[in-house]
Amino acid sequence: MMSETISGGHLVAKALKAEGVEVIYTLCGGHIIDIYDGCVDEGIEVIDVRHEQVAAHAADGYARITGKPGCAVVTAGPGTTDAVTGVANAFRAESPMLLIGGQGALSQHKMGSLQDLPHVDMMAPITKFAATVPTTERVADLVSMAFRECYHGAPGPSFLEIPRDVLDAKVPLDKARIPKNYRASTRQAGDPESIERLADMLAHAEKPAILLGSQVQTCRATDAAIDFVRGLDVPAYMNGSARGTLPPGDPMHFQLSRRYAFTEADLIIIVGTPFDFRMGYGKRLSPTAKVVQIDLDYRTVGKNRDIDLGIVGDPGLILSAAAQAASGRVENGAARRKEWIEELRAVETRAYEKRLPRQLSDAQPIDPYRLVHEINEFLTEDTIYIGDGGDIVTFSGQVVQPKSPGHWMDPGPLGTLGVGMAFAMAAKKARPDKEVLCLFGDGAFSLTGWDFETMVRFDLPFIGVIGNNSSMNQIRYGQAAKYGEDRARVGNTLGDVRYGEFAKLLGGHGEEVRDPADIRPALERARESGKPSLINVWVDPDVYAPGTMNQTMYK
Ligand SMILES: Cc1ncc(C[n+]2csc(CCOP(=O)(O)OP(=O)(O)O)c2C)c(N)n1
Ligand SMILES: [Mg+2]
Repeated sequence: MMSETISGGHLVAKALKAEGVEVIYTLCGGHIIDIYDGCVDEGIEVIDVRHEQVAAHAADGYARITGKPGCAVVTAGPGTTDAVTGVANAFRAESPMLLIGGQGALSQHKMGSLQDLPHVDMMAPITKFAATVPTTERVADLVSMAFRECYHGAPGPSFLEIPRDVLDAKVPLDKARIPKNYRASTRQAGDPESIERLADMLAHAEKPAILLGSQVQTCRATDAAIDFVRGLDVPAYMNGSARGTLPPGDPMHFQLSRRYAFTEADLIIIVGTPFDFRMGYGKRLSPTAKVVQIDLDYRTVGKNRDIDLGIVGDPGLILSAAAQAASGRVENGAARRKEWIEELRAVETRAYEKRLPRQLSDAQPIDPYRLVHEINEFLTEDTIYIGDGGDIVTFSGQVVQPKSPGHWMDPGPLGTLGVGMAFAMAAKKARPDKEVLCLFGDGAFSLTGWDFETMVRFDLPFIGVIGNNSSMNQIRYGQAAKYGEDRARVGNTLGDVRYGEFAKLLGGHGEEVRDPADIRPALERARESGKPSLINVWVDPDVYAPGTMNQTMYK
């Protein structure tokens, strides 16, 4: 009797299934069709997009929203190079995803086959693991290996290329290894001695502050973070995906006083975010403060700036253990911090009040502050907010406060324009119960905007808002400052495009907004439409966000 056989593409699908992947993002190519066929058998949904960058960003977004690894499948050569940006973004953002790329047949290795490129060499520096699958029997084995590698230290992307003949060949099922149980928990508790030291520092601190970074969300450490800051009265700032860990209005939720806090604090606890440009490489922290850094990745701790204490491990477990260690002491320091909290609240309130007139401005063209204010007022506890753009997103970073944990998405430290449509796609697909709102710059939108059509095709309603200044304003500002206004319009000017019409052309809901009073009603109509939508809001091209004007990203 002939034994049952299975092809490489079907083995990919079995391995994806074992990992819990429910959907792949892809753009088709002859090198990869057997994977689709396998997905049919395994009940894995295939979402086909219009550009491979979107497929990779969607896999990144899927990972962020679900807490499971995402997967994108692209063809050899240009399919894989198109996806590079998405993988690179996931790499810098510590997002676990697998990109599977096609490859010319092994039998034609180095012969100049169609779409042949050295993918593994290209992917190696921007992945945690990049390999070629050498035989059909090893396909599922290598897929599971690639997934496992995504979770080593801080998470990140993996890449696998599967040559066409390896993918298409059939092997006896009993010769193929199909791993099912291959992953250990990655939750490391942190050195108990270091946790005691942190509890000591907390007991002595009068002016502590904590920064909750993206790993807090990656590790789903919200409850631990909340117990820590509330139990010990530690003012908290949040960045990246950790925005929303504390709800707006929480007594420990701070945002606008961060620079003041980091200058005046005597204890600064940095959780799950590196000392990169967003942190001024650690230079903007008080030189006299004690600095504690907690991170999943040993290599991140103490990088760019000296620290007084570093703890490697899962932020949730470490914060819980530290809170417990501190609460066991006669004096955990909390009582002493009332004045400090009031001081920060006063700074926060002053900054808010100073900006409020801009947020309520009736000016035409529309002040970007008014647009982001309207968006912030419009968000519900179930709205996932995505920012994709330059200056307009810098405005939103100051004003928009997600109302729940895990409801904020931005590209992360690669600063990639074009993530928005893909993140919206992944978020709505994974969480159809949620509302998704994405704010785009008109420049950012143009990079991947055709995938609005994919949103329509897969019936993924979302509220798209374009802050349209017909420019790449964040760059234009720097040109004007450096070369003068008369030379500032080189390479950054976009057409006056009515993106609301574009949405309608592709089968969505679209509107143009020029009067600030119309923003809210237009957002409501987009919500009611039940369709993918684009509200094209014409904002004043001649005002810039303070962050853009300070050029902080380069300092
Ligand atoms: C893929 C990519 N290309 C270029 C850049 C550089 N860049 C940063 S902000 C910006 C301008 C973006 O324009 P837009 O999205 O319209 O936002 P605006 O600044 O006009 O509000 C550019 C081009 C980038 N970050 N990513
Ligand atoms: Mg713009």
